[in-house]
Amino acid sequence: MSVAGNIVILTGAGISAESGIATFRGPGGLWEGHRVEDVCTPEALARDPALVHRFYDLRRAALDTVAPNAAHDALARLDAAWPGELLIVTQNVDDLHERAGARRMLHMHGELRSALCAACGTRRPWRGALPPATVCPACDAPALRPDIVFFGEMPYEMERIESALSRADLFVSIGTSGAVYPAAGFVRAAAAAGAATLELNLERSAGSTWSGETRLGPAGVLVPTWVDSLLPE
Ligand code: BJW
Repeated sequence: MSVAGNIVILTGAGISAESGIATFRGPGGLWEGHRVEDVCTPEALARDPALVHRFYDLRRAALDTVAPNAAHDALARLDAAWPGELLIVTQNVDDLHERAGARRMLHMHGELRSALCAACGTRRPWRGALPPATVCPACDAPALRPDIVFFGEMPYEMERIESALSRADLFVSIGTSGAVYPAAGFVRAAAAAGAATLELNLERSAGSTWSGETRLGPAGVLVPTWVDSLLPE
């Protein structure tokens, strides 16, 4: 793009893979150790809260051992410099975009370093373990849970995302398989609104057929190259 336009960027687990965080559906993916239906549904949380809390405690603790990679750094650079509208919508629950310095971003599937009160709906920053039945400081109910959007639950900030998609000139998806909705439908929504669409991924995803252009390779290489092409020296 030669003039500043509105950019929406959707990121998935692939952007954090080179930081050492396993993807969900690839070889060695998280779900190989834990069946998704065992850990990522409201029913599983009700049936076995200890298992679900322990799963997310381990992943929260693992954040201390990882760091943003060149792809996160490049998006933060773009966020700081891009004069048009820009929104990074991440499906990831890690905090690597913000640790790289991104500001115009949101977590549509929740955050590991946040706790949600199932009783009053309050969200609060959370570090360390979160045992089941932890008391909510806002309402005193023993109802704090991981602030994670489980299957069947509504992702966060859908109105803001849909609004940004409707104004987008360019939609870019990075490192996502296109297996989970509503995120998997964003490329079609953006294209229907007139945006150019670009996919950056290690391999073709379920969304490739809807993308105007697909570039294959590791995010740590493709994303800095793409950002360099948008920003002047
Ligand atoms: C690299 C790379 C490298 C690797 N460089 N690339 C039937 C049809 C349609 C929909 C449904 C249906 N039945 C049920 C639904 C809805 C359901 C759904 O989509 N289910 C599917 C399984 C079909 N969705 C929901 O329930 C959602 N809520 C909802 O729909 O509410 C109702 C609603 C109505 C109307 C409007 C809006 C909403 C909630 C979904 C919640 C998802 N939660 C999870 C867990 C989060 C917490 C956690 O981390 O534990 O989110 S599931 C998991 O999948 C996680 C991810 O964010 C999400 C997407 O995964 P992602 O990021 O794409 O990762 P992978 O592993 O799949 O792919 C990695 C990619 O990276 C691959 O492509 C690699 O090639 C690539 N890669 N290394 C670049 N180095």
